[in-house]
Amino acid sequence: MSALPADLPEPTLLVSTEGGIATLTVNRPAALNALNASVLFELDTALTILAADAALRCVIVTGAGPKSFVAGADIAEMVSMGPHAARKFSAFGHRVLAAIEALPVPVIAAVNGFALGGGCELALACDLIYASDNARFGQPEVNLGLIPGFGGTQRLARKIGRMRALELCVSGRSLKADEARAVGLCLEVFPQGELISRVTQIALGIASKGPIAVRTAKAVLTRGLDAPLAVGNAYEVEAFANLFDTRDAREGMTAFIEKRAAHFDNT
Ligand code: CO8
Repeated sequence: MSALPADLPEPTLLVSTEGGIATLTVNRPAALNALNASVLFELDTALTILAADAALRCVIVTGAGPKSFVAGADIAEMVSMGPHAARKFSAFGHRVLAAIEALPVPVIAAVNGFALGGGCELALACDLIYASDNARFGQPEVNLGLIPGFGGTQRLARKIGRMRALELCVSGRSLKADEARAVGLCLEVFPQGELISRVTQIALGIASKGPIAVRTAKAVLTRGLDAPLAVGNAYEVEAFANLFDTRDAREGMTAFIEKRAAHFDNT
């Protein structure tokens, strides 16, 4: 086997998978993991592969280094853009974040520091958000004469309400981890050194459940939220009934009755 060329660039996204849990780590710590085109392309590729992985149970998204999840889109890359390039960049970012939302398994953001601008938007595209106690969430684009461009005006308002979202978007101020939890922007705050192990425990818990049920829960909940309640409830009835055709549901219910652990095999 030939050696890799010494000047091969460092990947800007690290991808590891263990026990059905994939971890995506944005890897530009010197730029506080700012999202440039390279990160977005690598995310896009990784998400395409993960979406087709039947053994996948859960995904964790985090940032490299102790200081930052993602400090936004790469300002150095944006500074020379005109409207055409900015439209392409924003649309591509939207496509990548929509691909995160569309993954069939739960995606957890482990916010280990700054989640600003595009970083906050990346977290908002994930299903569950946990933060370390040094985390900071915000949409500071107005400081640059800009607005959020990766979904921040939309997903943030849907997550924390219009008034709070607008206040963050027009003031540019950031929220400390505890404030973010208080407004529903993250579920829990962990000590910095424990974040990844705590989030991994949560992912392992999800991975131990009936895999078809977990995927179905995400799909029905997501689909139903965009529909009137009666339509969403109808989705649920259908999906609930279909699960009775799976071996895993038989196994899960039988294991309960037999007072033993269930052994799910994803069928
Ligand atoms: N882009 C590029 N480089 C960055 C970014 C960024 N967003 N954030 C930090 N860096 C770089 C710094 O330039 C610095 O590099 P160097 O060492 O070469 O000077 C390095 O990271 C370390 O940063 P600081 O020295 O500034 O670290 P501090 O601890 O003093 O400050 C902050 C940390 C407060 C996070 C500060 O770096 C900061 O304010 N960063 C910018 C935050 C920001 O404004 N984010 C929003 C960006 S715009 C955006 O995300 C829009 C998304 C939609 C785009 C749509 C496309 C059209």
